[in-house]
Amino acid sequence: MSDQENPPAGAASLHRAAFIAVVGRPSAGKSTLVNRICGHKVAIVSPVPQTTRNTVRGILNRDNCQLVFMDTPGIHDSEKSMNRKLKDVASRALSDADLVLYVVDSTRAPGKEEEAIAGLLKRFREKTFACVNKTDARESDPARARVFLSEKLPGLNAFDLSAETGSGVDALVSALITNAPPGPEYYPPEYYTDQEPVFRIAEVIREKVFLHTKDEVPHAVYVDYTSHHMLPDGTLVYEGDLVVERETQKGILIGKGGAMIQQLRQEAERDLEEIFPYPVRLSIKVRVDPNWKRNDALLKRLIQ
Ligand SMILES: Nc1nc2c(ncn2[C@@H]2O[C@H](COP(=O)(O)OP(=O)(O)OP(=O)(O)O)[C@@H](O)[C@H]2O)c(=O)[nH]1
Ligand SMILES: [Mg+2]
Repeated sequence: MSDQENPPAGAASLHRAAFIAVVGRPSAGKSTLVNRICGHKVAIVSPVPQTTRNTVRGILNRDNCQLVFMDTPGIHDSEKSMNRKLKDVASRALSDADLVLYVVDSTRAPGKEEEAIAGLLKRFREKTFACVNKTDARESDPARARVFLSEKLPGLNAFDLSAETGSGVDALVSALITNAPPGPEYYPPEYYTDQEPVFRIAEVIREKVFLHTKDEVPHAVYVDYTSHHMLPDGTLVYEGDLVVERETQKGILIGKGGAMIQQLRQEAERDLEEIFPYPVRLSIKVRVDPNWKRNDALLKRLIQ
């Protein structure tokens, strides 16, 4: 072998690592995509916009590469304190990231909200990849999304895909790996998320509320963790409150004869069985705090 054919020393084992911010409109499919790529349910998913309220990290480990996805709250323009904080979370992730995934919902016409996000991404264009998502859906119009992208962010690398079915996702992941900067891994290779168990439990409970209630109720809820302990048989007992803003919402969450809260609890416990190697038993009460969304210290703790 000549010198020219010899790879540079260490090239074969060059390790790459990237923090990747996943941004887009509410309900574009960001969390579904992160779950699909990581192969685990890292982030909760529902049809209700603004399901995600935190930066949720999902990790993909491959030989010589670690990609850390930062799933963020959907960017929604509104002056309400909570919405402003959700937008700040996404903006911070953009600044922190090595690469950016911009998820566009191909089933919806891009309007003012989409334009505002594209505008926000202009200064990150060099490190941004676009996903034209939901191509499996009957109403999908990928061409419309691509025209929008080429007008607003010309030259962007765009991938048609379905986070739901997985089609097109491998090509995106390959491009991300190729573009990840050289660097050591940030987390041990067996990690697929860095979330604390009590946070994940609260999120799964909140997902069930998002899936089974409507109108303003999902947005009126947060999960207030109280405590947890392990029983001698290895069951984890989690205690917490579902906090709502009004008595009527409390009535909805409890349901007739407690039917709703029981359904939420049972479904969450079933999901948690898949996530943890031990059974989780939930003890949840419903409580009213009409002012929780005006409590700045609480919002700071809940939305980060
Ligand atoms: N048909 C179809 N539906 C999808 C796809 N990806 C996501 N969805 C659905 O779109 C809805 C929103 O998905 P999420 O992953 O929660 O969206 P998100 O962007 O994280 O939303 P927020 O956290 O609210 O900003 C859910 O009902 C998903 O099942 C897809 O590729 N195809
Ligand atoms: Mg989400």
